Formats: sequence, structure tokens, C-alpha cells
Amino acid sequence: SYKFWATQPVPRFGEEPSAPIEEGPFKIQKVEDVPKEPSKLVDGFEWDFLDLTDSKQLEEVYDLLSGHFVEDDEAMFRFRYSTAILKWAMMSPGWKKQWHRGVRATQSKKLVAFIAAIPLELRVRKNTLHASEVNFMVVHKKLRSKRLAPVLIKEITRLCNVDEVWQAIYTGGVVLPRPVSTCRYFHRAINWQKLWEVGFSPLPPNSKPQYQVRKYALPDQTAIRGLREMEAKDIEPVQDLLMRYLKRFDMYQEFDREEVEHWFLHKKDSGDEQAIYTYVVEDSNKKITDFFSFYALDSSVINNPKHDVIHAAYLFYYATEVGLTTPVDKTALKTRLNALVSDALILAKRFKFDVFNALSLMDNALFLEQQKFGPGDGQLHYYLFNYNANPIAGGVNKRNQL
Ligand code: YNC
Ligand code: MG
Repeated sequence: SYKFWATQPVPRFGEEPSAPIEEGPFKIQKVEDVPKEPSKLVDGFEWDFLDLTDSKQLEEVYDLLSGHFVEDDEAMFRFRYSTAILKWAMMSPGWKKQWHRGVRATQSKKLVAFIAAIPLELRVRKNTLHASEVNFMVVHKKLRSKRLAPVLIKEITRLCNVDEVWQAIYTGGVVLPRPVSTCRYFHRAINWQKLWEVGFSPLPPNSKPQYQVRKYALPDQTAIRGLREMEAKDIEPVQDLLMRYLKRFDMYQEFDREEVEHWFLHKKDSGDEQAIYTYVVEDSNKKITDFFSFYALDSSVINNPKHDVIHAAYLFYYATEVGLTTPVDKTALKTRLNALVSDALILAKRFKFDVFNALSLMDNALFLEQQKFGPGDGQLHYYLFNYNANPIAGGVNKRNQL
């Protein structure tokens, strides 16, 4: 019955409008009316800000998430964000310690709950929202079902509002009132044998392990001429290409130069393990005509004698000049995206990823089947906070990504 969500500025189930609405905020507030202090926690717990530049505090967030963050329905796998990817995901341009909110046990000071937000400019059709993206909400398993999640959500809302941010985007596997869009996860086996051994990939009836291994075999060398790792000199060309490509979709992030640098350029001298992999295609005139990117996100295998981690690559953003002709030449775009994603798979294999994941969004429908991705059980719902928007086409026709 969504007792908490019914009190929040989000659309309700059963109130879907029959005709398109004028998009805009549900409510407009003044910063003077935002509480200056957090709500009081129950006895024995206290609020804290987490400083992720401090490796000890970063490690605390890592430990809480590794033990208690998102699992699949059968509790076989749990996301294991590395400290490198946590920094990447939570310390993007404009990040602030005030938006990395934790709850500690007063006596032991143990971190037992956390929620984070980062700022972004979010385009939704004709409007740009000065918004936040909320992620990494987690409550220790021993403190579940005690209504702590609504307390975390109200606190991160207050902290955004204090900084005059009134809209947010968030995603989740759970159904809440009411998704603006819904995607499905697709998976492309790279190390089929291992995925089978951990119970991720089934052996289809009438098949044999060696047939499956052969089906997913990949060449060692990439095929696109001019493909190379992204470098600092590519930041502006990638930004230009990406923003022209994203304009075709109903919802997307407006990346400025610093954001492109942060989200796409791997810093080799950072000492961190690699979180983001970005490749560009440079033509004979030194023009960047295409790029693709994927990020590294492991999952713990919860109860398996042989394996304890799956190395997954997640397709991130991509763009190609081939998609930018008017009208779009769908056949040419399909051919090009298949070539790009095929090379992404080859690189992912080289870096020892076990599986390559993608969502049913952007132009992914044009390559998922041909590149041997299969649909997963998982859905990903996209939500907007305090913004009433018309639905964005779901399934493989969905036109956005975040
Ligand atoms: C969820 N994922 O419906 P009702 S995704 C939002 N997102 O409220 P309790 C959720 N709400 O139905 P628990 C939610 N999951 O009564 C549950 N809820 O209205 C709602 N899991 O609270 C739920 N991380 O404390 C119900 O539940 C109420 O102890 C129940 O805690 C929930 O990060 C949770 O999946 C998820 O750690 C913290 O189960 C816990 O179970 C847990 O009794 C494993 O809560 C990890 C996990 C979620 C990953 C994510 C995005 C979060 C978005 C939050 C909403 C942000 C709104 C925008 C705020 C900024 C606004 C501005 C400006
Ligand atoms: Mg709780």
C-alpha cells in the first residue's frame, strides 16, 4: 500500500492520465522552509557524513555495501562495488560530503546504513532539471523492516533541498509508485563455463557445455580500424559526439566537459584499479567518429564451492556519427553498433570479464540479439522525484540511459 511513498511527491498507481500532461514539478518549495537539522534517529543511532576522500571511511562504505547491498531474488549474487568504482560513482564533479549520509550505532560507531546523492543536469524532453541522482541506499541486514529506509530518503531529500535541488532520479529493481520507464537487463556470456558453474547461466535442454562454450567464443583481436583507448585529448570530441547522440532520446544527462572527463577517462596514474573503459574510433582525418564505454562491477557469488566473484562489465554510453544522419539510416546504424559492441566484447574478454551486461535502452535493441545477449530476470525501473513526466517508452524502444 506504499504508506511512505503515498506521502511523497511522486505519481500514484491508478492515477495514470489518459492524455499526455504538461510536465513539471509536483510541488514548489522555498529553501527557508527546509529543516536545518535532520530528524532524530531512534535511541542508539546517530547521523554522520562520510568523507570518501578518507580511505578508512571509504572502506567502511565498501564493507557495508559488500555485505548488505543489492542481491538477486534467489540470494545467489550480491553487487560488490570496488572502492575504485565507489569513488567513480559518488565523487563525480560537484559531489559533496553532505550528500554521503550515514547512520552509525552510537556506542560502537559502526556504520549500519547509508544513502548517497550526486548532482547532475537532467534533461527530460524540453526541460533541464538541476537534479540529483540517488543511489547506494543500504540498511544493515539486522536492521531491516524497521522503517529506516523512509528516514534515509527524507534525510537525503532534506540535504538536496538545503542546496536548492528539488528533483531527483533514482533506479531500482523494486516496483514503487510510479516508474517513468522500465528496462530489462540483458547478459552476454563471455566465460560461459564459469557462469554455468555459479548457477548464473543454465544449460539449455539438448545442449552440452562444450556447445555453449563454442557459441560464446570470441576472437582475440578487435576489428574496427582506428579503435583505441580514449585519451585526454578526446574529451571535447567525445562530449560533442555524445551530446549530439543523446539529443535523440527523451531523457538523458547533460554532460559538461568535467563530467565527460570524470565519467569516461580512466586515469592511469590514479593508483586505483580500473573502473571505466572507454574506446574511441579515430578516422584517417583524426576525427572521432564513434566511442563506446563499459564499467567494471563485480558480484559476490554467495554460496559456491568453486567461485566467489563474477567479474561483470556493464555497457555504459556510446555514440556514433552513423546514428546522426537525417533521417537516421537504421540499417547502417545497426551494422555500426554491432561492429562497436562486438569489439567491446572482445576487449571485455581480454580484460577477463566473465559477462557483459546491457539494458534495453538507447539503441541497444539493434545489437542485443545479434551479439548473443539473452534477457535476464531482472528489471530496472527508473523514477523521478517531484517531477511529473509522461512515461518514456520502455522495453527495447526506450530512449534514455543513466
Ligand atoms: C528502494 N529501493 O517501499 P512504503 S536502489 C525506494 N527505493 O515504503 P524499511 C524503497 N524505496 O512501501 P528495509 C526501496 N526499497 O511503505 C524499499 N523501499 O511506502 C521502501 N536492501 O522501509 C518501501 N538498496 O526501512 C517501503 O525497509 C519502505 O529495511 C520500507 O530498507 C530498504 O539505492 C532497503 O536494495 C532497500 O538495504 C534500504 O532493504 C534495504 O528493507 C536494503 O522498513 C539491499 O521503503 C540494498 C538495496 C536499494 C538500491 C537505491 C536508490 C534509492 C532511491 C531512494 C529514493 C530517493 C528519492 C529521491 C530523494 C532526493 C529528493 C530530492 C531532491
Ligand atoms: Mg529498516
